[in-house]
Amino acid sequence: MASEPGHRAIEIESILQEERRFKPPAGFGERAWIGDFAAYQQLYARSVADPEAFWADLAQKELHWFAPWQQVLDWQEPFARWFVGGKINLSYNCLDRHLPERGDKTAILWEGEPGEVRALSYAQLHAEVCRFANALKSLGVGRGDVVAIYMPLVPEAAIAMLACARIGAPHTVIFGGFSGEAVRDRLNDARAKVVVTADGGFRKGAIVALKPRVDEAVAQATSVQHIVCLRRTGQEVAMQPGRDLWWNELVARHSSDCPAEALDSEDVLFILYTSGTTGKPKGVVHTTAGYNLYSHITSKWIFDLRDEDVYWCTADVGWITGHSYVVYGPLSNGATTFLYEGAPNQPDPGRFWQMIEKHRITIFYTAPTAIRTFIKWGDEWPKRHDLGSLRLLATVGEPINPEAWIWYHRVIGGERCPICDTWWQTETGGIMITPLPGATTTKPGSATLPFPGIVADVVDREGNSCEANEGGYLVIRKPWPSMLRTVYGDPERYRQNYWGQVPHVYFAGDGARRDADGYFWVMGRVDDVISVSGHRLGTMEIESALVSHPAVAEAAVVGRPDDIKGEAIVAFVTVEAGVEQTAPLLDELRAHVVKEIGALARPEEIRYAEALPKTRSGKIMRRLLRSLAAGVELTGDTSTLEDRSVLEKLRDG
Ligand code: 6R9
Repeated sequence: MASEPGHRAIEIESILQEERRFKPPAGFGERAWIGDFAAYQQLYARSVADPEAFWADLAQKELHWFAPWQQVLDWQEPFARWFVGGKINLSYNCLDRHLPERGDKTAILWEGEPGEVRALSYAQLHAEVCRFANALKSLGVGRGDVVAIYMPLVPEAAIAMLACARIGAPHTVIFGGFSGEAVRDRLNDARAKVVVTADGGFRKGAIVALKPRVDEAVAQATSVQHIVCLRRTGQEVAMQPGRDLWWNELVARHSSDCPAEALDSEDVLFILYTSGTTGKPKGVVHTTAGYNLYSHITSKWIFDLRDEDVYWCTADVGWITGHSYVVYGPLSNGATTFLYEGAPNQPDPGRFWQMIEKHRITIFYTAPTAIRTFIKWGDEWPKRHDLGSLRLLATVGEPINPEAWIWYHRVIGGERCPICDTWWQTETGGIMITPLPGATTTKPGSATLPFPGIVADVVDREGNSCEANEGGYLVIRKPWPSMLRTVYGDPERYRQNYWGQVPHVYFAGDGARRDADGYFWVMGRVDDVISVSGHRLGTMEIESALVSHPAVAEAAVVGRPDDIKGEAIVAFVTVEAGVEQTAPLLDELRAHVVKEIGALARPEEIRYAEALPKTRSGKIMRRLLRSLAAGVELTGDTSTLEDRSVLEKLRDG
């Protein structure tokens, strides 16, 4: 909107209003860690009144320390050090301290795609981690040496991560679906010394080879001295004598006695390359103590973890969600974390629901992209199974369209489970904006309110807070324990990208608005904002309007340069199973958007797509669609794309 004198220009306009409300289920709060809204408000008020005291108090109560810190926070904007001088070990906090009371409790419950099940108790996991830590040491890996992990989702992936954490070797987990080139770039950027991999993994009923891709990558990554290879599928692999070692032979030579090292609070724990929806992947650096505390306390309060829970987060460990909420957060709490190796539709689209029934899963955390896929597959799949064990649902990764939220609530949650829509990023290390399940009234499509200790806001370019319901930039005003410390090898990029956009605040790169209750509504990436006749529109609201039409399964909107309007809206849609892709339906969809949110958001063009281009973690890559819509060559990094054939089909279609 053009700015009037005395008025600030509106950064991003909001056009969608969602009025539905859901209170925490009756009785949930009575036994929850945070029992009601007043408790949240009190906690929040205390946390922001004196953040350092708040975090220090939790760090003391919730974690084991080898030696206390001297300073809670050393803040030299934009560089933070938390719990300065403290000595701690994340692997100790995830394992050793649980042994007296939970030694026999299942830590990791795993199911392979072919159907085999393994359960590792805390005592067994501890022994395996120690053995592998000793094995790494025998290969010359010590404090500060980077270990790359490129594995299928098997318990050994978590074992390798915990072993690295135990000896202070930063890990960089590379998603097992990435190409040899993507692996090479990450190995080189991180200067990895050892790569831990497997012969292959099972995915969609087939065997995916991993070791050959590592060989290809290592041929051009001179820092790598050894490759440790786990036998998972039994396929033939080439092993280079001296350089390559079999996991099982290697660990057999080592003892299960490996005391956790007293690491520095700020020792690098891991480097993780971002999902890269918008450009070249960045090596996000996380350190030990602050990350341990934040992933621990968010897991406890948001998922309301109890000893009897069987918790399942469907993320791969190659994604930040897999780090914080498959491995470290749940294990630090002594929980049982469930891992599944394969695809959700193997052997049929009921696989997830069948496993929830079989393992009596109580907490389920997945992504909107998965939920939209389940909707497309049809209600009959979940309906065949008893999902009565579930007591809490959560989502992460993208804004969840209100219609998908309602489906999740009704069909999966049986209208009895609270839903936590959790907003956060690789860079934030843990969940930042989220309901607390016993306390927060939810609104479908809103991640609701900031976690205690998190000062989130929506601002304009200068950093002034926006009015209620006015769209702007989502920022964090105060440092928090699990914030990224830098971009690996590029502190200037860190400063510029995150602290150089709006003065003195962390810039998340997302557009958002806050409603009159202070609830946050994430409107999509700022880079994806579409500018139509001077109105700046986020992608989420138009997409949600499209998805609310019964024929539409998924939608992505982008801007195409337009002489008159600046940009015109182009939408790509996939339809529900059984819906015919006709021209009249396209007219109907355009009319539907106008009815839902107004003429301004009317798509100039809607195209049918068989599938949308997504990252491996399920985020729609609008950057690629933008090039397609404009009819220009695709540029920039596409290594994070899940399925290349999707693009080709869109181009030819
Ligand atoms: C954890 C993770 C971060 C970006 C983030 C935002 C989007 C994640 C969201 C969400 C709306 C949510 N995002 N959760 N948007 N509502 N609940 O996904 O990390 O892969 O780094 O992506 O994902 O755009 O900025 P990462």
